[in-house]
Amino acid sequence: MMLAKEYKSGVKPIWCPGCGHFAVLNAITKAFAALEQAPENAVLVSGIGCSSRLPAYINSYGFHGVHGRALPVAAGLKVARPDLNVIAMGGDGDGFSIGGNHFLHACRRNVDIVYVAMDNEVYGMTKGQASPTTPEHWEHSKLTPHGPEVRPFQPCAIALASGASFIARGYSGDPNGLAHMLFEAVQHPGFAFIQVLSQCPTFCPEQVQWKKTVHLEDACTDDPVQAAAFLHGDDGLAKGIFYRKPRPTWPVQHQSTEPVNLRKGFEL
Ligand SMILES: Cc1ncc(C[n+]2csc(CCOP(=O)(O)OP(=O)(O)O)c2C)c(N)n1
Ligand code: SF4
Repeated sequence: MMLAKEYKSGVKPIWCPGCGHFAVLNAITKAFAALEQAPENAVLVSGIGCSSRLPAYINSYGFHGVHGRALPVAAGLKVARPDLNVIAMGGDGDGFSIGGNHFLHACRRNVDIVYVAMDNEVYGMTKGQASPTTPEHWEHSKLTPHGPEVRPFQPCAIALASGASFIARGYSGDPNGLAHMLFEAVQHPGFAFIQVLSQCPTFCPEQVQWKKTVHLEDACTDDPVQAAAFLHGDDGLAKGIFYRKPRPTWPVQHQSTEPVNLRKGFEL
């Protein structure tokens, strides 16, 4: 059995003081301790962004890859090595903009992985441009002086519509609650999505006020209609597990596609 702090790699994070991603790192180490996770059996897969640096800070295998491509890499790894605990992660820019299409299809495919999207509603690493989740009238970027003026992407509602079988929202101001969600998500058989409200005090100092507005909702259901009604009325600041309903994971096992049977089909 390992202590949470023993899951830290010893590499010092280079995030800004007060960055929410520190809390996500701590939540993952706590969840791993509770799960008694063997470091050699866990793989964290990320894209590019401040948030995507996280795998380097954990004592496990990691893949810090290409912007927006964490999900296909993680899904491929899980299909090839179903014995591993595979956790994909990254930011809202990484996952919902350049990686948005992969997000939809990962939800639909339901490969048994966890996906943690650290959502600070901005592209932190490239200096604060608007992302898909930036509020419509957020006026703090010179590139969008009137705000992006488009409706923000709704990650949890879109995950539900696309077929994710576990949907939750955590908050960097509540690392213990987030650790609990991760504990549940890892044990969920299928694609488990956690949107984490993870503050970027450098480019969005107003997010420090999330501590006054984020609220816990006990809304968990296995009814997609009920979950959709909740998520469409949601103010984006509710935290909790909103939906979980196991369904068959991909790839489906067929006798005819087992390698030994495929080989038989080519025998002369
Ligand atoms: C293909 C490609 N396009 C653009 C970039 C530039 N880029 C690096 S990180 C990033 C966005 C990071 O924002 P996010 O994923 O939200 O993570 P955060 O830094 O906010 O944690 C972008 C656009 C890149 N590295 N590769
Ligand atoms: S720029 Fe924002 S997201 Fe990046 S490390 Fe700093 S606070 Fe965190």
